[in-house]
Order: sequence, then structure tokens, then C-alpha cells
Amino acid sequence: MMQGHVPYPDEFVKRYREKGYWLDKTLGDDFDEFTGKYKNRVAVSAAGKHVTYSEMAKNVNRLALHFVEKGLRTYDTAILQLPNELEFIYCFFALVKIGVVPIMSLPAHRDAEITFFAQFAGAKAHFMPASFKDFSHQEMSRQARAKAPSLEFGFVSGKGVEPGFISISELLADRIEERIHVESLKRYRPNPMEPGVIQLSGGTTGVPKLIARIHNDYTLNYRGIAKEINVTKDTVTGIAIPVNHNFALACPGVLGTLYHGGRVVLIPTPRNDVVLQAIQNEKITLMPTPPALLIRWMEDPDLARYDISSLEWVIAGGARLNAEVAKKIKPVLGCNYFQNLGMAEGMAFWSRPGDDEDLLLNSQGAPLFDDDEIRIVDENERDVPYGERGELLVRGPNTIRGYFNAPEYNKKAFTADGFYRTGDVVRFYKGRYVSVEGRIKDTINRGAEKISAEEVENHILAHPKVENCAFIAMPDHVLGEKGCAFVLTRDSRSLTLDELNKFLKEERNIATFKLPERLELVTSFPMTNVGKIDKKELRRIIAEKLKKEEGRS
Ligand code: J2J
Repeated sequence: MMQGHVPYPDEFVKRYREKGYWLDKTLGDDFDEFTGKYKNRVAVSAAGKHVTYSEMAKNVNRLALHFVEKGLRTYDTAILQLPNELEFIYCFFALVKIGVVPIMSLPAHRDAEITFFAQFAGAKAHFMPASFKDFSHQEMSRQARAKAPSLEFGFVSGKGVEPGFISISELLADRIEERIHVESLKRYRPNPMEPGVIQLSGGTTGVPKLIARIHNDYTLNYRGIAKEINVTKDTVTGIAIPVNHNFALACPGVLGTLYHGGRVVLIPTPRNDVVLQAIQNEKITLMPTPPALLIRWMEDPDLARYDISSLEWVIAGGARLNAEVAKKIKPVLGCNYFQNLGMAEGMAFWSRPGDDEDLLLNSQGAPLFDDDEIRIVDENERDVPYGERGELLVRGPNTIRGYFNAPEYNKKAFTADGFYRTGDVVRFYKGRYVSVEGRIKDTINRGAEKISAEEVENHILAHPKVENCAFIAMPDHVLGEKGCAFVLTRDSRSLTLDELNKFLKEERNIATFKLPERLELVTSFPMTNVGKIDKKELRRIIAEKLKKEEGRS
């Protein structure tokens, strides 16, 4: 078994198998099945190229053979930091086919995150783009390699591969299958009870948490969702958010679409003009969209210039969809929507086709499976009366039983009987439908990208001028929330946002999306009666201040 993975208890393994949730198939088995079935249909469109299922299979098998030849082995881990491009698809499937577990890192991650993943999971390979947004991932990878000796290989997509790195294009051009038989890959088939993919948690702690999803649970995840929302071979799914996210990859995302013979369109950036043009050109029918994207499209003065009539459904997830925004989706975008409360840890709540207006507007959906168990509890872990608010606890056939290699943290993050504590405050709305009312976890939800407050605070505290700080969410009309740093400086010294961010970027090397977007200098902090900084009060203060400023402008 892969070291550090928390297995499901035997009785649940038995139950999930018997009830047909777990089919004991790997991600690679599914890949072989759907590529064999849908051969000449187009599977993926990206950068003007249209790749059929058969071509995709040829490229994936070729890469998998190369990876084995280089020395990658089943249950090794690899940091997969490729953006929304064909190489992502090829590398992802090639890795999972031979049981190498990809760590689904974002192109925006920087040295702090990459070195941590490499050291924490002993990653053997790093997959990265040659050029992406004027940043040298190869330079970063060299630095990470110096600190994480396990990192043996750097695989690079695109042009401009530097010495010491392996070009993915060159591997794709080398017909290794003429020397080594594709059938030999069967030897590397992983056990479906072992981790197939490692997703990342926005987390609430100093370092990100790794979420190892086993093949049985992850294949169920996309199969289950795709079935529930009627994905078919006519579905064209547009991916404008980073494909590495669970939402984009498996809810139903890339995997659920390909499983049914549909087509995936990879969109390189979430910029309005690029996305709207892609919907028009590629006749996209389904899109996963954080509310922030929906708001941007709906407010775009050029919206009417694009023909987006192919769009049938958008999936609003990752952050709370405001009812006022939801009401405008049909009239402005001309499509229907699903609400989805999802999490990289697994369980997914969905609204269903045909849900009535009230349910659709006011609830984030119901769980997918009969064996999804949900509890809504008070601070003493007692179930609250139906309809009242409490923390959402979940357990089920696609929900993890523990974070990877984090035994101490798992004691807090999971109940003794294996429920995951989501940190979300919800209430039952109707039947098993829930409505998200808030959260108790200390995170910032920036346009659905989660940022751990503690992680950023630790970096801010490393600044020589900083005595104490609190990183909190402030409201934002489009993104929902942005990060605001309240800082007490040493000896009342001056500090600007630019100065702080230069330090966080250049000295601490953290991803840009985590940077504070506002700095408030204080001379003291409001405290709670247990002696902690009162973040609730800080959130109130900044929200009020923003409101006043808005009134003035
Ligand atoms: C309010 N909060 C929500 C919603 C997620 C699909 C969709 C989203 C994610 C995701 C995902 C929310 N309303 N509709 O993995 O497959 C907040 C909750 C939740 C956390 C999980 C998917 N949908 N959230 O966002 O792991 O706080 O996954 O616990 O990044 O996002 O974040 P993450």
C-alpha cells in the first residue's frame, strides 16, 4: 500500500463494492475503455487542434512507455503543473495508466508550494510549461530540485526546453511503441484501491494538505456526476478554470465527459473574450464556472457580440452563488444552471435537472449517492434540529477518510468514525438538499480559489518589520472575497502593500493569487475572550470601511 494513505475500513470497502459504487477499475482501465469505444470521435480540442480518442490513446500510450523507460514506477508521485493544453491530457492519462500518482498543482504555484509538494510526497518528477505568463517554471524547478533530491525528472511542454529537462514534444515524436510493446504497460496497472490522483486542499493549516483519491472513488466521482446531469456523447465541456482542479477534472469535467464520448475544449485563460469566443467557435454546451466567471460574463459590455446559444448548462460551484446573480443567468446568458457544492475531499452536492425554481435558487444541491452520509452538527458534534444551521460532516464512497500523511491533523479534520469535517456551515433546505450559510474554517475563498489564512500569515510574520498579523476575507463584488492583511509592525514602522507583497513574492516565493490585496496597519488587535485575534470583528471593520469608501467614490 502507498505509504501515508488512509484506507477505507473493510466493512465500507465491502459495502461500496457490493452496492456497485466501486467497480475495481482504474483510471487507466476507463481510459482504455472509452478510447476503444469512441475511436474516431473528437475527444479534445485545444489551441485550434482537434484530437480524436484514437490519437489521444496513441499519444498517451507512447508517453506512458517513455515514462516507464525513464524509470517512473507505479505509486511514485509526480507534480503535474501543466496548464490547460493538450500535453496536460496526455501526461495525466499516461501517468495514471502506469499508476504514477499526479499531484494536481496549479501553474500559479511557486517555489514555496512546489518544493513543499516535492519534499512532502517525495515526488520523483515535475511536469511544467516552458513558458507561461512570463514566469520561468524551469528556473523554479531547478531551485526545487536543489532542495528536494527525490525530484529526478523535469518534463517540459512547449518550446524552449532548457538543458537538464525533458521535452514532452520530443517524447511524443519518438515512436517508442515500435520498440517496446504497448501491452507491456499492463505490468504497471495499479491496484484500484490505491491512490490514483492527489488533489490539493485549500486547507486551514500552515501548509497545504494532500488529498489522495483512490481509483475506485475517483472513477465513481465522475461516473456518478456525469450520470446525474445527463452527460452524453453530444456534450461539449468547456474548461476555462485550471484543469488541474477537481471541479474541472472530475465533476464531471474532463473525465466525466470523455467517459461518455463527449468532447472537451481546453481554454487557455478565463479571460472573457477568450472564453466567449471559445463557446461560440467550439459550440460548447456545458461549463464549470465559479460565480466570479458568471458575473464577469454577464457584466461584459461585449457579451452580445458573441453567439453563445450552444451553451445549455453552466455549473456554478466553488463559492456561493448569490441569488440575484442566479436569477440573471437564464435571461442574460440564455442557459440553465446547476448549483454544486463540491470539495476536493470528495463529496458532491448537486441540483438536478428539473429542480424547481425555489430549490435551484436557494440550495446548493443534494448528495449524489444513497450511501452518502451527511450530518449537520453543533460545536459539541450533536445533530442540530432539521433546518437549523451547523457544521456539515460527510462520509461516503467518494469521500476520503484522511489527508495523505497527516495523522495528527486527521484527528481534528475527521470524526472518530470517519466523517470529514468540511468547516462549512449549512442547513437542510428540503429533503437532503442543503444550503450553504457560511463557514467556520479559516480560509479565504477568492473567486473559488481557496487560500489558507494561516499559511499566508506565517509568510507575512517572516517579514522583519512585522510583529503580528491576521489575514482575513474582505468582500468583493466579482470574486466574492479577497485577502486583506491586518498588520501590527515592530516599533510602529511603516509598511506598504507593495513592500509586503514584494517580500512575499520574492523572498517567500508564494503563488500570486495568495497575496494580500489590501493592507491595514493597526496598533492593536481586537481579541476574543480566549485571547485570540478576533477575525470576525476584523471582517466587520474592513467590510464597513469598504462600504464607506464605495459610498464616497
Ligand atoms: C459555497 N461554497 C462552496 C458552493 C464549494 C466542484 C465545485 C467546487 C469545488 C471546490 C470542487 C461551494 N457554495 N456552491 O472541488 O469538484 C466551498 C466550500 C467547500 C470548499 C471546497 C468541485 N462549492 N464551496 O471548490 O476543495 O467551502 O473544491 O468546502 O477547492 O469550497 O473547496 P475546493
